[in-house]
Amino acid sequence: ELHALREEKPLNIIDLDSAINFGARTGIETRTSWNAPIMWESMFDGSLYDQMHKEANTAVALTVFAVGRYLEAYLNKFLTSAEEHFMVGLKVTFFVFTDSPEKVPEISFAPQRNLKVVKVEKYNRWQDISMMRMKTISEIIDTVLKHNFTYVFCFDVDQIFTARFGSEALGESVALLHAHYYKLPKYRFTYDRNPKSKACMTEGDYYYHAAIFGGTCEKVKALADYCYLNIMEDKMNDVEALWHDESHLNKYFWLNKPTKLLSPEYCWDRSLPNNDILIERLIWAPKDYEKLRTR
Ligand code: 2GW
Ligand code: MN
Repeated sequence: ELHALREEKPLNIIDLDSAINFGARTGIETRTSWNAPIMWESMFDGSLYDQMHKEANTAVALTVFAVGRYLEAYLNKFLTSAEEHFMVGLKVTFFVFTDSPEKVPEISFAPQRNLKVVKVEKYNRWQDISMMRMKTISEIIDTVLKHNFTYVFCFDVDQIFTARFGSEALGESVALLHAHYYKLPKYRFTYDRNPKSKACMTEGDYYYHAAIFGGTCEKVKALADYCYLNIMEDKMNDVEALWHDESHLNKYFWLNKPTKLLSPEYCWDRSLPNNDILIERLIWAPKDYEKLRTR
């Protein structure tokens, strides 16, 4: 029956995740209380994941927004480094959302990898540029991605790939541990605590970073819809969550547990001491707040 087929897991990922060596790392948490793996270097064999995904013909969509000054500031490095390190050897389409399609740099891609540019409007407030990504992500999943891609991964543009960011990161519903919070006690987490906001939460599991999230089209669509609806409801109530879309994302993952977590090795801030970080797979790009955030 067609319905039953659609409900099926895209791959028997479960089999490979069960080969994860949770004891390979000590002194850090390698699985959650609900048994989701937290992916740290040396817990897994990346080439096995690659092999399986190649056999399964896995196709991955990466979404990234480069609106206004962020295009010239970050996009070229983001894309060239992604082509070098993101899911190498797999089918990947980069979806760039921008208000200036003509400024998107020309980049050459390996076979079965390409780039699509989608024009979007530029919201006046930067908070809206960030938050309204959820609406666009939901729409593109429905119109394009769900028909052509097994997985979708959504990225901030202000970051640079520096080492393998491989298919071990793929899963049904994938969240990223925020580099600044993974070592801190829960009371320090910067969840939204304002009861007037839909993002308000009084307890949680982790503090997730909205700079990277992913999963199957179905799960990412559910996340994006949830965040977008709650962002709009907040607007009607004249309130904005503390960290915008990130606050809503944290609420979503509290209510809908991710099936896989990425360690901060997948999104590292070099200004932190890096005791646990065996490999910096992607790093925060240096920010010039003065230049970028003045309106
Ligand atoms: C954002 C803030 C201030 C000024 C400009 C912008 C801006 C963001 C922009 O002018 N153009 C643009 O394309 N963006 C997109 O939104 C871009 O993809 C960028 O990476 C993303 C999020 O903005 P960003 O990276 O400046 O915010 P961060 O690094 O502080 O991000 C965290 O918090 C955000 C909410 O405040 C988001 O949740 C983000 O996902 C988090 O990583
Ligand atoms: Mn960012």
